[in-house]
Formats: sequence, structure tokens, C-alpha cells
Amino acid sequence: MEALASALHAARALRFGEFLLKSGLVSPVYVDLRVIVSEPSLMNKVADLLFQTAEEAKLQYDSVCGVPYTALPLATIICSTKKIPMLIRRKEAKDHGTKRLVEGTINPGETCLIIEDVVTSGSSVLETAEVLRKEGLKVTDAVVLLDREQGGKAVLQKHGIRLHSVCALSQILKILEQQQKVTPEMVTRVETFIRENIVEPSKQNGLAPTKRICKEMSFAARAELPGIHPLAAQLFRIMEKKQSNLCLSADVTTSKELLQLADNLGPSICILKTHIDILGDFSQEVVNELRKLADQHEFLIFEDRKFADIGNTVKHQYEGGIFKIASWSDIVNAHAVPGPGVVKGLKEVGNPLQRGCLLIGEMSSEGSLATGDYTKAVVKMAEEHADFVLGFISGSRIAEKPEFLHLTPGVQMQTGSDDLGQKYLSPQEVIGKRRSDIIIVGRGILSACNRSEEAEAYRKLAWESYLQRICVGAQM
Ligand code: 5BU
Repeated sequence: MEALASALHAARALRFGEFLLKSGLVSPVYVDLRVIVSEPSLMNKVADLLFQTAEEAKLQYDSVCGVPYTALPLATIICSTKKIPMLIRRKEAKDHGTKRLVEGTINPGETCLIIEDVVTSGSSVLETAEVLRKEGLKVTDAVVLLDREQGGKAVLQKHGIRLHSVCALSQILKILEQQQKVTPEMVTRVETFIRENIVEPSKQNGLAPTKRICKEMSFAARAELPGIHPLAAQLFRIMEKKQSNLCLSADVTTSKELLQLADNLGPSICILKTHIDILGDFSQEVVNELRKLADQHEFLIFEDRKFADIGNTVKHQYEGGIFKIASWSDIVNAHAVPGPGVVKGLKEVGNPLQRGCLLIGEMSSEGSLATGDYTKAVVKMAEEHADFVLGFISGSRIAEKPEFLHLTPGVQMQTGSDDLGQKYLSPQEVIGKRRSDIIIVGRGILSACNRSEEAEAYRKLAWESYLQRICVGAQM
């Protein structure tokens, strides 16, 4: 397998970079096995491996047909060396003479084995199988050199064809990584691309599988952006792993209740947001425990401190005092009102600890003054301090750079407002229409009889809205 991987790489049958596909997608990997016709020994090797794979699977067949065009010479080598009758499928019927679609002797009822170079959606194998089946032949198996693992196997299975592959793209990638022919970053990029472009078997017509076309980068892909803040990358990965873009606003006033919430709702959330100064019984112990629960359940802690003073003061407020926020909170937030000094001050404390900050671009409360040009100035400030600023608190997406996160408070399933000016939008509106990334929910969950169930309901709604937004034809 090692020799095959390096030979395919050397022949440029596998290339890594950025390739515009027919579908309009940009792929980090390009597989073009046509080039091997210029490498006779590699051709023989590949034909042999295909045959061995059929032998190992103990396949019984009477003839072999290669999917045109790349697999034609491969089928020829197999049939010639192993003395097996071959069939050739024409791509178009001849416009004169016999109008045959398949050349060679067809004995209806016999079994024909299909040979292919690479399978993505399985549609090419399926097209050839349909033609052979129309001629009265049985098609039960196909052997392929490379399975791109994008759903082709399942599509073919649905149509009664077992797919046997010599190797899978993930296997080849691992080998090339070990051989230091591709970087670990490229391996991750390719794996992400493959995962996000899985073809699903169509419910109506197998020849036209429905494709998940992604309109926007997924959280997983955003985690891999070059130069992304490590804390933002960690958060994107947590979100993808837990399928959660829910931040719980744990606005409770006792340590016991705070820790209970963190423990019980931890599995459903990606962030737990605190207002540490509303606890009536704050102690160092409670934040130590909270930190342990955050690591155990894999969520980040966000102290909603809303710093809004000159740089020198916020530095002290962040690092010291009773709360020593920087020592336990992954994320804090700040108003941009004082100008960039507030970010610079916080950064001096936060950066050595690998912390991050959100700038308040908009607020959810009635009559908020954070609008228009103010919001634009906040985005500019974030761009100038992207080594510390992870993104924004805002009602909708205010910056297009995928590196920036958007978190939105004022979310409840029951829309409307409270009697102190808080305005509520639904999770679907915030994530689906306003294109925010994470919903922040407090009383929507805290006032429910069963908080864990309610948190799960919010998690699911927000996650489904995200999936629907990024992908056409996403399966719910
Ligand atoms: P609620 O119970 O879901 O309304 O709580 C919302 C939380 O988000 C609460 O802790 C507020 O302090 C916080 N919040 C907000 O509601 N609106 C804002 O614009 C900002 C923070 Br910034």
C-alpha cells in the first residue's frame, strides 16, 4: 500500500492544493487516474491489485467491463492476462451499423464484474451497471482502485452492487502524511472536505444522487482556517463535536445552583456564560469546581463582565480583585466605547493566558445605542486586534470574516420582551436568518421545569437551523 501511495503521488494521480470542480466547489484534493496510462508498470500494478481484490472477495463472474474511459485499459490488462472475456461499454450508441451499447459477446443471465478507477458518488459505476443489466447481464459487484469515501458505497449498495476497493482516500492520506508528502494541515483539510461533501442516496432516482452543497463554511472548516485564534479553533471543534451552538447564560445567585447547572446541562452546551458578581456566596472554590466541570463536559467559560473603562483600569479588573476573572474564564467581553485602549489593556493580561475577548457590537435591549456606525467601528477594532478578539456579541452577523464568531443574546422560543427592555428572537431567526453562530439563552432555559430537557430542545433547534443555513439539502 505504501508503494502504491507513493507511486500514485509521484505520477501526480493525486494532487493537493485548490482545485475548482465541475460542481463549482473548491476541493483541496484532485484525483486523476488517467495519467497512469503513461506509466506501464504502474498500470500493471494497479490492474493486478484490482484483480487480487476481486480474488480476495471470492467473486464469481463470467466477464469484466471497465467503466469508460480510464478503467478500459485496466480491464483490458486483467482480461488479457487472466484470460477472462471482456465487454466494452460504449458511451454513445453508434449512429450507423448495429447501434450496440455494449461490445463483445453478451450471454444473458451471466455475471459481469465492473472495474473502475475511482468512486465518488457511485454514479458512473451505476450508469454502466444499468446498461449491462438492460442487456440481460447480472451486475452484483464492482472493484475500484480508490474510494473517495463520499457516499458512493452506500449509493451502490442501495442498487444491489457491492463495492470492493483496493484502498480508501483516508488510508492513502495517512500513508502520504507518514511519508511527509502531505502536511498534517492538508490531511485535515481534505478530511473536512470529504466529510462535508457526502453524497446521499436519492430517494427517488439512484442515477441522480442528491448532493449536500454547502453554501457556507462549516464550524469544522472554520476551526482549520490559517491564522485562526487557538481559542476560536477550540470552540469551533467543541461545537462540531457536541453538535451544539448553545451558550447557557447561567444567571443564578448561588454557587450550588451554578455548579448544578454546569454539571447537568454541560453535555448540551458549548459555552457557559456567567455573571460572577451576582453570586451571593462567591469563593475561589466555586470557580475551581466550575473549571473542572468545563474540562469534564468540554465547554468554555465566558464571564459576561462587559469591561468598559480605560486600559489600565480594565487590566486590574480582569486580572485581580476578588474574582481574578482571567485565571478561570476563557472568554470575556468588552464595550468598545473607551476606544482601543480597553482591548489593549485586556490583551496584556489575556494573551499570555491564551484567553479571548468578544466585543459588544450590538445589544439585545430596547433602545440600545450600539447601532450603525458604532457597530462598524467595533468591527474595525476587532480586525485590528484579531490576536485577542474572537468575535462579537451582536443581534446578527456584523462581520463576514469566517474567523469571527457571533454570539447572540435575547433568544427564546417564546418571542417578545420582558418588562425591563430585553427583546427576544427565536433560535431559528437568529441562526437561520440573521446568520449568527451561537445563541445565548438564560431564562428561556432557567424558567423551565426540566432545565436539561429544555437545554436539549434549544441545542437541537439552533443546530438544525445552522445545518439548514449552511447546506442545501441537509438531512435533518
Ligand atoms: P436571558 O435570560 O436569556 O434574557 O439572559 C440574557 C443574558 O445575556 C443575560 O445574562 C444578559 O446580561 C446577557 N446579555 C443580553 O441579554 N443582551 C446583551 O446585549 C448582552 C448581554 Br451584551
